[in-house]
Amino acid sequence: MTAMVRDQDNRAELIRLVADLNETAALSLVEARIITDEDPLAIVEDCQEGLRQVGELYEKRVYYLSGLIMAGEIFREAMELLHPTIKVRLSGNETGTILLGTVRGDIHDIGKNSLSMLLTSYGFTVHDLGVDVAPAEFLLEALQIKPDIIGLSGLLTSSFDAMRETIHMIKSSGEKGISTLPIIIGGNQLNQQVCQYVGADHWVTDAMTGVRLCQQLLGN
Ligand code: B12
Repeated sequence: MTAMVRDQDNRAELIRLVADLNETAALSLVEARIITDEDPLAIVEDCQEGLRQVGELYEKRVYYLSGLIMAGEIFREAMELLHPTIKVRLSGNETGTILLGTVRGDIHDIGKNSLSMLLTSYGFTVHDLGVDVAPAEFLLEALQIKPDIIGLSGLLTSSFDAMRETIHMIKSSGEKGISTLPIIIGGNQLNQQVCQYVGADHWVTDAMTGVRLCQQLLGN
């Protein structure tokens, strides 16, 4: 079997194991792929695709809330295994501060934490406000730490209004150096239409594009 066919098989297999919520086998395969020196971002992508499929199965009522919880746990553990490799393989000397948080009403933080890990590996300073962050808290923290970029995460359709409110509060604050800060929204349900609705400057659906965007915005 050629290495390419084996890699393709491993990719499809990991997606299936995550979608099946087979924690032990999924994590063993992640470990095996790390040992063969595979690109860690490809492994993250496969886990993310597995999680997307879990989301679909939840919508079809094949899985219940416990399925979502289990999937989140598998992803978190996979990221823990991948963290040291990502740190070594994807290091950089970027400068700049990013204020990050999941918006009000939303407690999804796996994607936000992955982004934070990547940004930190590349050298950025990240101030992570956590989940369910109120619009006023984003503004107050921005005033205090004076970031270069603000990143809002949200995975629920209902998060769009919280993003809109947060962005409106920041942009209409009239605070010098704050109201003009670039605001990026991230989450896999986003598109150009949502970006326009909430008034963000940029939108992304994956963390690596987010890192590249921060590099561009800061002229690094
Ligand atoms: C795991 C999960 C959960 C876990 C979350 C655990 C945790 N600590 O985060 C738990 C069980 C808590 C959960 C709860 C709920 N969930 Co949920 N969940 C998921 C699931 C399966 C995976 C999400 C995930 O982590 N993906 C993997 C990460 C890596 O991807 P990501 O978040 O998109 O992040 C990437 C990018 O988007 C980007 N990114 C993310 N944020 C940012 C920010 C910036 C600035 C940038 C640059 C980039 C960036 O970088 C990341 C890496 O590439 C999704 C399904 C799906 N398709 O996403 C449903 C999903 C998001 N959940 C859903 C629902 C309905 C719920 C609940 C309402 C269920 C309920 N009945 O209670 C609750 C809501 C709780 C709340 N108030 O927030 C729906 C949302 C539907 C909708 N249209 O609103 C989804 C889509 C499932 C579905 N298909 O129905 N959930």
